[in-house]
Amino acid sequence: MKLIDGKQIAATIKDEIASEVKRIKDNDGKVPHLAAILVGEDPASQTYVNNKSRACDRVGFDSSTYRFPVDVSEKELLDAVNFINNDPEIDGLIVQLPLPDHIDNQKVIQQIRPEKDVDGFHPVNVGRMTIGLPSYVSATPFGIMELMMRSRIETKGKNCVILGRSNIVGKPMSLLMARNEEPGNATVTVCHSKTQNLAEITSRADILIVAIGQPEFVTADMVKEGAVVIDVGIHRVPSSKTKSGFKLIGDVRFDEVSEKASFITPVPGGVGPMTIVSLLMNTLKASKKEIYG
Ligand code: BQF
Repeated sequence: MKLIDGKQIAATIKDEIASEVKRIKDNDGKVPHLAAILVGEDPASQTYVNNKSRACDRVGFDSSTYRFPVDVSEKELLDAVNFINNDPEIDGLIVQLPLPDHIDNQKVIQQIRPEKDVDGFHPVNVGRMTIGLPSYVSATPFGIMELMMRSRIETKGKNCVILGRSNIVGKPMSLLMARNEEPGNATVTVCHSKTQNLAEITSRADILIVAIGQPEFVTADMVKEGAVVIDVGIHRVPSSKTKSGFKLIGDVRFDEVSEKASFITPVPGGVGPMTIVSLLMNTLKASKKEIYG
C-alpha cells in the first residue's frame, strides 16, 4: 500500500503558487484576494474558513472574512454578496456552507458573479464544466484530480466507482472522471443511498472515490485487492487522546482497507488539504482572469 500524502502534495503546490505570487508582486501586478462569507459559529465551519485564510497568508494572497450572526436575513447576505461582487479589489468569493435553514443556499450562490465564484458552485460554472468549457471547478473534485495526476495514477479505461452524488463532490467528480482528457477517460459508476448490491459494485472498482458522509462506511470486504481508494469523508469523533477532545476519521475504515488498497488517502492529510489548495488555484485563476478574460 502506498499512502497518497495530500498534505505533502498540497504543500508543493502552495510553494508553486507562492513563487508565482512573488513574481506578480515583483511586476507590480494584482495580488490575488479571496473573500469568505461565514454565517454563525459552527466550529467545523470556523475551522474551514480559518484553514482557507491561513492558506492565503501562506502563499501571499490577501483575504477577508465577512462574519454574520446565525440569524442574519437572506437579504443581508444577498446585499453582502452584491457588495463583494462590485469590489474590484476582490477576485474570488466563497460562501462557507452549510448555511442556516432559513437561507436559500441556491439564491445566495446564484447571486455570486460567475467570474468570482471560485468554489465553482454557480450554475454557470457547473454548466460550463459539464460541457468542457473553461470554468471554476468545485474545489474537492478538482483537488482529487490534481492528487491523481501528481501521484501518476492511471485513470484511462479504469473502472471508477463513486459513492455519493452531491452537487459539491459526487456529481462533478463523475463528470471529471468520465471526460475525454487525462486524468479522466474512466468508466464511471455513481452509487447512492438507493443503490442495490453496493458491495458487489464497489468490489469491482479499480478506483473507489468515497463521499457518502458516513463515518467508516467502507470496509475491507467492499474493496478489490489493489484498488485506489480516495476518502473524501471527514467526521469529528470524540477522543481522549487529543488536546481538542476529538479526532478526524473518514468514510473508509482505514486500518483494514489500507491493507488491500494499492493507493489510499488518509484522513486527515489526504483530500482535505487538496480542497484548500484547489481554492487557492481557482483564486489565482480569478485574479489572472484566466477563465472569463
Ligand atoms: C486535513 C468541508 C464538509 C462540509 C463542508 C484539511 C480541511 C479539512 C481537512 C478543510 C471541508 C473539508 C471544507 C484537512 C474545507 C475540507 O488535513 O485532512 C483541510 O478545511 N476543508 C469546507 O470548507 O467545507 C466543508 C467538509
